[in-house]
Amino acid sequence: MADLFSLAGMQGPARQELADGAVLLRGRALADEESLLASLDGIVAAAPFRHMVTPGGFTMSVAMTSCGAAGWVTDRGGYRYAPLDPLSGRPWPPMPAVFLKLATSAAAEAGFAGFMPDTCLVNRYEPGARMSLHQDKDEGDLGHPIVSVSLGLPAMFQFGGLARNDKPQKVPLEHGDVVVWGGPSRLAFHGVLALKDSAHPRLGRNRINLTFRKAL
Ligand code: MD3
Ligand code: FE
Repeated sequence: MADLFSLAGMQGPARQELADGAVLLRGRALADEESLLASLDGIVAAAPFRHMVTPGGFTMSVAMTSCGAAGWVTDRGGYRYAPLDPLSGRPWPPMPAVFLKLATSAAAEAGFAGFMPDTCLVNRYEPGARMSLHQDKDEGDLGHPIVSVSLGLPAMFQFGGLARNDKPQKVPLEHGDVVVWGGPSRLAFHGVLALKDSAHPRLGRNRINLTFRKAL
C-alpha cells in the first residue's frame, strides 16, 4: 500500500529519528545548495580530491579532500587527522561560513546545541564507489556528534549497531539530506553501498558527502 509520502514522491517525513541520537533532516541543505557548491569549488581548487590508500594497502574507491584546521588522511602509516594537506604541504582550505552555519544549526535542531566542528571531510562517490562498514573513532572526543550532508546522486546508506555483526538498516540518502549522528549512535557501524549509475541535474554522475567533525 502506497503511503502519503510515496504518493507525494517523498522518501519519508522531513524529520526522522533513525536511532537514539541519529536524526535525519530531509532536504535540510536544499536552501543552501548553490552557496555550498560554490564553496566546494573553492576547496577543491586548493585541495583536489584524491584516492587515498588504507593502512592495509587498498586504494579507496571514494575520493576525498578536507577543509578546516585538520583533514582526515590515510596512508600505509595509518588513519589520522593532519594539519597540512599531504599533497600540497600547506594547511587545508578554511571552513567556509556557509558550511559551518549549516552544520551548527542542524546539530542544534537535532539536540546538539554548541557543536563546533573544526573539520569537514568531503567524500566524492562516482558510480561503483562504496564505503564498507566501519566506525568513526579517530576523533579526540567521541562525545561530539558528526553532521553529514548528502549532495548529488542518491545512495543507500547502511546503519548498523555497536557491533560489526548487528544487521544494518538501509536508509536512502538523497540530495539535500542532513543527518546528525550523536549520543549512542556516534559509534554505530555504518557504510555506503556501491553507487548506482545515473545523473543528477546539478552534480552529474557524482555524490558528494560532507561530514563535519570535531577532530582536535
Ligand atoms: C554514523 N561517510 O566519511 S556519512 C565517513 O556517505 C562516512 O560518505 C559516509 O561514513 C558517506 O566516515 C556516511 C554518514 C555518517 C558519518 C559518520 C557517522 C554516519 C555516521 C559516524 C557515526 C555513525
Ligand atoms: Fe564514517
